[in-house]
This record gives sequence, structure tokens and C-alpha cells, in this order.
Amino acid sequence: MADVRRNYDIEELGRINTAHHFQPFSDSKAMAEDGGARMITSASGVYLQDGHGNRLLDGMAGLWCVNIGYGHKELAEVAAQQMMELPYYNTFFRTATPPVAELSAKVASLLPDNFNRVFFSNSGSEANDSNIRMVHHYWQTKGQPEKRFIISRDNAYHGSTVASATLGGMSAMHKQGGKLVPSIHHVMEPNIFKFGINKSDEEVGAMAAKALEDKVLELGPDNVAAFIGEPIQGAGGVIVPPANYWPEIQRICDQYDILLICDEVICGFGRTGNWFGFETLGIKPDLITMAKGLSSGYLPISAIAISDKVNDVVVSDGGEFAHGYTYSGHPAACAVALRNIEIIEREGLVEKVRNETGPYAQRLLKGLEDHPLVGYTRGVGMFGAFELVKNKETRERFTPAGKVGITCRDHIMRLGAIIRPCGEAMVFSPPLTIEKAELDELFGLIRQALDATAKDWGVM
Ligand code: PXG
Repeated sequence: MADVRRNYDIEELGRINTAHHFQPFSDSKAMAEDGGARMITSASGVYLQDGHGNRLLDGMAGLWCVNIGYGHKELAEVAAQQMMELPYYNTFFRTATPPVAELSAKVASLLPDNFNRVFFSNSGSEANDSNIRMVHHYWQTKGQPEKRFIISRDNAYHGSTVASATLGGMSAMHKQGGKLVPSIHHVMEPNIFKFGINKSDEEVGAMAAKALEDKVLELGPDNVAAFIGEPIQGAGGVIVPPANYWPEIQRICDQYDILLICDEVICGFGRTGNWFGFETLGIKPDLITMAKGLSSGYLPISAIAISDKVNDVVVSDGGEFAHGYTYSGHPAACAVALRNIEIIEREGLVEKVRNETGPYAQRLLKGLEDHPLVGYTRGVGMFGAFELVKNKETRERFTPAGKVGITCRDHIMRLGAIIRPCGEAMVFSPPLTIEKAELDELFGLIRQALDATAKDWGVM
């Protein structure tokens, strides 16, 4: 376990954090009343250390991103080396740097042969904004500017900027002014648990795919530019779609000449047991969003990968793409991402998840189905979810909505691990380096947390 490296005054830090830090996705008032934020001070492998000396098994890999686990010193070393040699130079106006060139080629080498070009941003949200810009650039260059609508799904998460929050399907975000781009439309998600009462998985898959086709016909196929989806929705609750869903979506996109964007921000870089979720789900995207596992979160960087189909149009006839960020292809972030990919390769993490620890984790997850609170489990590779229910037969939920998930989260934190509620679905997504013994520990704690939650809610 990592030492606490600095002699922090945790109480004082907590006080100034509460006073001055406006935290993302947090209710500052409620947090202050509950004693403020938990300070995480160091980490190693799959374990975090907090300011009060507690050790926590990080069942979420940070925010679904620390794929190689914590404490890889060589990433700090390549960042330091790059920052001493060249801390910054931009990639606008025909300049580049060695790390951005190398990372572009490396990312392209991980993708199917029809992907040969990569554009860089700094977060998943920005990358999705870039995808929207790219889609419009493509159809305008092709002389079909009326193809302008982008279709996404309810309960999708694609980011937090104005455009990416609109693209997402999170109603809480939309309610706070996060639905301002009028050309973005949403259709139902392929959620078996939510829509599958008295229906087969295939019926849910067919119904959700038909929702896309209906929307395309309603908007007019000549007006629809793109469809975006995570192969498996992450923040929505690790929604593993029915097997017939993506083949139908692919058919619809092909038939109506609609670009298909796979948001691989969570699924990418080994999470599903392949380098990318589109491989696991058998999807042929035209554009790909990546972030998180691209650098395992050690530095911020994201990318969109551009298929030859899109590239050939925008590069041959599109002229200058009037889009980019000051830090697109930041040299230190690129150097770190490059080494991160090398570590994933060197440690065989994709194969480990596919063949060894992924199936093991999924067996442990399935094993929770005998618990009175667990109404359904789902997962692939090294992530998954279990649904908390009051009644397993009817799938009746506890009321008020969302509260039982918080109880379960609080119990597991108290016991020494982090997993996260997405409403009533508890999700886990640990570093891909997690070992079987650590998975045993995680699921042991989950079971204890479930028992404690059941007691609190009067079930056991
Ligand atoms: N696409 C997907 C699929 C994501 O999961 C983004 C885009 C946006 O990435 P940035 O780097 O802009 O955050 C994400 C991010 C959660 C949670 O609570 C999930 C994300 C971010 C923050 C919280 O599950 N996913």
C-alpha cells in the first residue's frame, strides 16, 4: 500500500474545500452538512488511501478510467521527461510534436484497417463535441447539409458540455439547461430490465431498434446525419443490450446512410475484454469517441478516430477543418497515453479481462442473484451492474427513488470499497489489473453491504 506521502492537515483541507471548491455533480450544501468531501490522498494498484488512513478498494477505477491501476511510476517519468524536453506546443497551423504523431499511429494500429486518422481533444465531452462538428463537416462537404439531425438515446451519457449534455439522455442534466442543441433527438434505450417485463430480450432489442427506425422516418432519412451510442451504456447503469439490438441498428444506419458513432469512452481500452466495445458487440462504426482508458486518467486526453469513409470526404474536399483546442494533442498527455497503451499491451490486460478475470468477475456478479435485494444482474468483461429491488418477481422498486442505492453505496464505503449507484443499479468497473483475490474481496464486501442495506430497508 502506498504511504501517505505528505503530511496533510486533512481537517483544514476539508474546511477550505467545503468553503471554496464548487464540485462537479455534487450538492454542495448537503455535502457540507454531511461533513464535506472525502479526501483521497494516494493510491496504489486497485487501492485508494484517504486522508484519515482508510484503505478503499476502488471498484470504479476512479470514474471508469484508471484501467492500468494506480502507481505506475513510468507514466510520471515519461510525463516529466516530455515536460522537460517540450512541455507544450500546439498542433494547429501545420505544426506537430513527436508524441502526437506516435500516438496517432498507435491508436490507428489498434483499430480496424479502415481507421487511419485520429483527432485529439482533452475530455470525452470535447471529443463528442468534435464528433458533432465532424459529422456536420462531412455532410456539408458532401453537399447534403440538410442531413443535420443526430439521434442519441435516453439514459445515455456523452458528456457535460452544452452539446455533449444534449447528446446524452440524462433527464437531470436536461432539466438544468443541458438540452440546448435543437438538432439532437433521443430514442429509447435497449434496457432489458426496464422494458422487459413480460417480454423476451429479443422483443426489447427489436422494440428499441424500431424506435430508431421510426425516428429516422419521422425526421426524414435525408435529414438524419448520425446515430451515436455507447456499445454498452456505462453511466446509464452498464446497460448490456439484447444480442439482436446492434445488428438492427447497423442495418438501419446502413440502409438510411446515417453515420454511426460509437462512444467508447468507457468501453474502450479493454473494459469489455477486447480493445474496443464495438468489437465485442460486432458494430462497424464510422467515428469513434475515446477518452478515459486512453491515458488511464493519468493525464487528460481524448480522441475521435475517423474512418476512411469520413476521412476521404473531409480531407479530399473539405478544406480546413475550423475546429481544435489549444491542448489538442498535448505532448505530455500524448506521451503518457502512448506509454499507457504499451502497459496495457505488455501486461496483456485485454486478454486477462477476456479470458481470466472478466469471466471470474461475471460469475461473482451472477452469484449475487440469490440475494433478496438483487433483482437482476448484467455485465461484460470487467464491468457490470446489479439492480436493487423490493420485490424480485414484480421488479417493484423501493421508494423514494434512488435512496436505496445511496444506502448501499454508503455501506460499502464504510466497509472499505467504492462502487457506485446509477439510480437503483449498483455498478462496478475496477481497474483491469484487478486480481481474482481482489475481486473476491470486492464481492465479499458487496455482499456485506447488501445485507446491511436489506436490514436498513426492513427486508432482512
Ligand atoms: N462519453 C461517455 C460514454 C462517458 O462515460 C463522457 C463521454 C464524457 O467524458 P468527460 O471526460 O468529458 O467526463 C463520459 C464520462 C459517472 C460518470 O458518474 C461518468 C462519466 C463522467 C463523470 C461521471 O458515471 N463519463
